[in-house]
Amino acid sequence: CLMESSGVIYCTSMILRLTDDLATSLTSISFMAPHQATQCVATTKVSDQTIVRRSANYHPAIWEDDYIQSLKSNYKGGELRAMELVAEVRILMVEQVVDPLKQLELVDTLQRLGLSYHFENETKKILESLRAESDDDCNMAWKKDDLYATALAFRLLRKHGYKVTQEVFSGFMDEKGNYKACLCEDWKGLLSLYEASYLLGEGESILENARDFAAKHLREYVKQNKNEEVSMVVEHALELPLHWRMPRLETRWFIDVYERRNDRNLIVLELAKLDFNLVQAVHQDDLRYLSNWWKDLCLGEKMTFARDRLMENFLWAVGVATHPSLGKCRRILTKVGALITIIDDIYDVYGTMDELVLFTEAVQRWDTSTMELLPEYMKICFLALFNSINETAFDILKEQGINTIPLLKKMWADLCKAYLLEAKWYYSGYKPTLQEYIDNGFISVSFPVILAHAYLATNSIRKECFKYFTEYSDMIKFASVIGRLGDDLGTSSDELKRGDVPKSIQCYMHQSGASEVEARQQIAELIDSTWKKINNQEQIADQFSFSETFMQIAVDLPRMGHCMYQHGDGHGIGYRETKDRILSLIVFPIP
Ligand code: 0FV
Ligand code: MN
Ligand code: MN
Ligand code: MN
Repeated sequence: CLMESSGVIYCTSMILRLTDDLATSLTSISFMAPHQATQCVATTKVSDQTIVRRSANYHPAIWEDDYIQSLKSNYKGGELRAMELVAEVRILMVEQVVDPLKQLELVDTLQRLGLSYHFENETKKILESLRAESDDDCNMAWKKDDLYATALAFRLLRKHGYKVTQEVFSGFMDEKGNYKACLCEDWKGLLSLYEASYLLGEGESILENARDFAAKHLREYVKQNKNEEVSMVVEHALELPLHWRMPRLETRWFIDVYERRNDRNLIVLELAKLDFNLVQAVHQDDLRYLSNWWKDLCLGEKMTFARDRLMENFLWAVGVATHPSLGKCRRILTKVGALITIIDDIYDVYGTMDELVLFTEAVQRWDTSTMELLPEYMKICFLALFNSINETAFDILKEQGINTIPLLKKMWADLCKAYLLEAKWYYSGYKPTLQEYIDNGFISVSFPVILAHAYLATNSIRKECFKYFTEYSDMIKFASVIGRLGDDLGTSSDELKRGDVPKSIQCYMHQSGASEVEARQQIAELIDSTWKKINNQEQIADQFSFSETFMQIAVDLPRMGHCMYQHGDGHGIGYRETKDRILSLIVFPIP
């Protein structure tokens, strides 16, 4: 109308007319409480009054924007003192502590206290001099009669990508290949061996038995309860090994443990606490920005049937991108996670099959041409996704001159296709085999999308690396398989109750006739064997042209999965362990 009109007056009137109509129509598609939202959709297109939608009865968000905006750290300004302390610890590392075992212990302590990022060069030097004492087969001659020292060195060297053979442990075995009985009482050695055993790769049989041996005797130690503090530390390790733990949460826990130790160094302790609080202040800045963004987006408020989980997604982001300089990554990952959480609920709980097909098509096209076909709630969701992701892509184009839309479009389309396939299985009653389920489920857990965004949020992206995501290279795949299986262990009981596709546990039960307990055991073993594959990948990290920063993120993401699903559905149920973790990591400083 406007184009064909001849006069300015006519145009102005038309604009007024249209604006008025728009305002009236918008009020009629406002969203309401869950049970009313169904009716709201029903008034849109065809008469779908009879649509029966599932409900997950998720609780509303427990973190309000006002509360988040009120978080204020008193520690800003402590940077100068932190720098002084860093300098003192540096002297400790390179001059004062000369005994190689004490040096290694310091490296380990600093890592657990979350401080290693200040001392990368010193750590490297210490590990390199240790490595230099090994022979051509990467066998360490060092402390070969001391299980504790050998296992500590083995773990730290492997963690930092240095080659060291499993043969270093053969000296602790008898002719039959069993660990020597005299080791059973050495809790320190056993604990060190136990933690080291999680660094093993595929097919490393010497270490295969090490974990069972160490765990068995450590459990006995705990039973005897000879020393309360030691028992607590051992139980913590048996619950989840260090190699699988979210580093930031471990740091918070370990600061308290370290403070109680007689051999604590007061400089190190002061730095650990101050650094924790300073980093937390940076995280709080990100969080305030994100809460504001989420509030403006209104998605949590409008999608009343779905999980509104900004804070919980921020916890994921803090877990995988802890370093203070990774604010951009935390911001992007939280946004992506919050969007995924809502979209996952549309596919799993709220949407009808017809709607899901339309939504998947819209995402595949990555344009707004088919938006009109979507029901109202999906229009809002689609445009929120489309705009947020395009904005991210725009920022990257602006800053790094690389167009990331083709990559992002493919990753999101693959995710929605994986969601859709699960919905098809659900509606048709099809029960996939475990392999068939995992081949799709490692994508539907969303880790590949998360990792692609994380990669783009690091500042050194290269177009040649995009194929590692679009073709799901091993590193991306293994991290995602762990995420999928861990998620299923934690969430599938509730999912099945409300109606969902059979998850890995049920697929395995169906194909093998195993009981649920056996199936869970099988899935736990699969997680374990996938970690071994990741450990191998870390050793060959050079073959990808990924930065160390990204490789770290890719390994910390499955760790974060262990953390979220350790006690059930920590992502969906926000008021239990997840709330305590958020309080201790993000809200409360260490006094
Ligand atoms: C998990 O929920 C969920 F929503 C995820 C994995 C999205 C957020 C994830 C990250 C920030 C990594 P749910 O158990 O419903 O997922 P599935 O795939 O089982 O439906
Ligand atoms: Mn779901
Ligand atoms: Mn799902
Ligand atoms: Mn799940």
